[in-house]
Amino acid sequence: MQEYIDSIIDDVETLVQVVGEIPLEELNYKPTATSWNITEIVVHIVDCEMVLQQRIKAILAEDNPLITAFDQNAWATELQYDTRVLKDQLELLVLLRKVFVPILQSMKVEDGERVGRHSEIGEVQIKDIVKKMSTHLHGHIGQIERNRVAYASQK
Ligand code: NI
Repeated sequence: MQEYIDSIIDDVETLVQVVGEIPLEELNYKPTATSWNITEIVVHIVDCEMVLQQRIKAILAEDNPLITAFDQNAWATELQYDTRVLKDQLELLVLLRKVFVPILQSMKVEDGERVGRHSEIGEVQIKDIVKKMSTHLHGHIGQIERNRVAYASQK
């Protein structure tokens, strides 16, 4: 768990570097009719960050709390992710991580074993959620890079 906590700020700075200079036309490009454009991917990352942080806080503070699943595609469509301002989303993500670091750093190793009840997958541990915060972001950075390759190849 500690290795993921140690890189939590560097990871988000990597994302800012990757998307910071992309022109609007490319941000809006969808490789296929059903795939997300880069703006939608970033808004999804930010919403997941808030959900995952809320889960960690609930499990740290409460005894075996209920953790509810959410429909990520419904959120992206119904909450109109493609209309959000990318710069604001990136600033929010940086600040979210900055204010969350002290909570992560104050955790003891045994806190990683604390559990909640996920509405779909059952028991989840804090250390799994911390790992997911990292792997999820890296997975979507890869998706953004694939979108960029697709955009460049169709020009
Ligand atoms: Ni995702």
